[in-house]
Amino acid sequence: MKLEAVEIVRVAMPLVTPFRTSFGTTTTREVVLLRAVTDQGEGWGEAAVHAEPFYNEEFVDAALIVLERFLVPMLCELDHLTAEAVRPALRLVKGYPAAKAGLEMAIFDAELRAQGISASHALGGVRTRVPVGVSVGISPNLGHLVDTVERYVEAGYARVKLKIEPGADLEPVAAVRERFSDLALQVDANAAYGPGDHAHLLGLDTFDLVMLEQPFAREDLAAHATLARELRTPICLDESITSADLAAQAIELEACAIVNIKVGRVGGLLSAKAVHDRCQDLGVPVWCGGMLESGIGRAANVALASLPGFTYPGDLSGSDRYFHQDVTEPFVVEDSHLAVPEGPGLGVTVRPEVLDELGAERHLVRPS
Ligand code: OSB
Ligand code: MG
Repeated sequence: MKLEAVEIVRVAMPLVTPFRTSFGTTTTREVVLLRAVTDQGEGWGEAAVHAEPFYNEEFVDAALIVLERFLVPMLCELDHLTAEAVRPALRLVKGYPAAKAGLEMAIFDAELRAQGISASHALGGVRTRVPVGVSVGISPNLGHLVDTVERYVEAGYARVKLKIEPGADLEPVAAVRERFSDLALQVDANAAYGPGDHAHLLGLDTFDLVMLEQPFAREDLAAHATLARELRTPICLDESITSADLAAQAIELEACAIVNIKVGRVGGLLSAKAVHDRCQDLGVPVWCGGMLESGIGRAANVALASLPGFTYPGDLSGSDRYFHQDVTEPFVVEDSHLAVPEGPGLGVTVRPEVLDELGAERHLVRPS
């Protein structure tokens, strides 16, 4: 396959409700989509990157520059482009895992469409539907939080993740646990705590949580391992896990018992599969994280979550939990699950009229 051009699409998608984490509030998702134009047809990918460099160092403006100046030209030079060839071809560029993941996804989509194979099938998926989960942002007050969770439970979400931070942790978790005694409940700190919060975090053990996600800085595997020795609640790592090797190291150090896999954080669907495979070898369960993706990134996440090692429900919700209008056909929750797309490639189609309505900026990059 030969890459002829890549169209970079930037589209501001207003969220149905603002999403607050320990590192800020998102009201509009700045979505980056990539359309790969090849001699075998087209494919779409999503670079799951945020407007600010608060989750990791990558952010939209920087990702757009690195795509246009470095990543797309490097791929356009290849005579035999495949999804497998993307990562090695881009290895000179350090970082920018979500930009690389978006490109790989677009090439993978084009390649699989040409072959008539679904992404789930190509990755080794074993499920035709995946259980939904929802990530609930930090709420202005306890009443608002409990009402929000209640709406999700009524909509079929049997697993709920609460965002926490110092000053908004034990109380909100207690309020939700008191109201929903059977709910599969977990919390995510996005690295908001320090080793000095160790004793305070042990207080989470009273709420029968499925896991505590990323309490400490991503570099600090030792702090996670120290907490894991005393906390009964299993620790899951998100930000810390950027490759299969780092996953193996974290597991070896007993810094985590569960791994969150995000396509954009680990540099692509194929790397995500590699993290999954390594964790499976080591007997560690994984689940699919989310970055408030549009339908393109969501299709990739759902395909990934159809792999056998994804034994916990992911942060995979219906499109209507995020957006009034998605850029593809919406993902709809049915019986607490999302269907894994069966069509070739990602199995979803971008609706150009929605891009137009949302005022998307589109820019074609071709080799000079
Ligand atoms: O830490 O999992 C996270 C969203 C943006 C950045 C980081 C995270 C999240 C979520 C959202 O929790 C999950 C979703 O896409 O629904
Ligand atoms: Mg997280």
